[in-house]
Amino acid sequence: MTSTSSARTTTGREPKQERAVRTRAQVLDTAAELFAERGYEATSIVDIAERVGMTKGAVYFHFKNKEAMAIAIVESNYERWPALLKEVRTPDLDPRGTILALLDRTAEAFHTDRTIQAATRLQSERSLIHTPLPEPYVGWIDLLTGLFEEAERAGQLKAGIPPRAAARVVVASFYGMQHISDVLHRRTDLVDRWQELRTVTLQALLPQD
Ligand code: LUB
Repeated sequence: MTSTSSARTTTGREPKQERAVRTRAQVLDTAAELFAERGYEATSIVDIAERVGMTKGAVYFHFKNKEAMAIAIVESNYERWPALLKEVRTPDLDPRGTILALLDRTAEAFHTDRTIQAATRLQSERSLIHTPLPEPYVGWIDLLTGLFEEAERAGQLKAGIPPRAAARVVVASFYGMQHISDVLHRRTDLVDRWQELRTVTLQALLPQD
């Protein structure tokens, strides 16, 4: 629970534990902002403390080191997608519609959400980070394989394409699309580029008569 009013006691103060949870989230959000802007190497704990308006010691209370922050950001990125799938799924949506809705929302998130932008940058810098990060891409490939299997059962996947191949192609092209958009236009054109990719790739994988 992160809501504020109900978290307060009769003294009007937030219980200690909930305040700690909120502070930790603030630190992580600020770290994400800096990692996304400058990258891992160029961001220090002092930079993070200064931007969030806390002492270095207060930041260390929540995270042992910079590596721990990187892992937390990347993990929270991967936790988001199954949750988003649950959110977009509705009984009236067919597998094709579910895949499109999920990826539309994902493209928006890559455009606006700094935790995702930071996680993506951290993964691209993974060889410079002195701790193993969760393995990239595999979660997305599994998630989409399941959805393309549903599409196959519903007769919506183009004949002869294995669901896992379809999933790999979508992840590879989405990844490339967002990377190029970041490098060339700081992601300002990401949603437009997604629309192109959606039309070309998904029309081929999930043709509509
Ligand atoms: C996604 C990135 C950036 C795949 O799954 C991942 O690890 C990803 C970072 O490594 O894009 C795009 C669906």
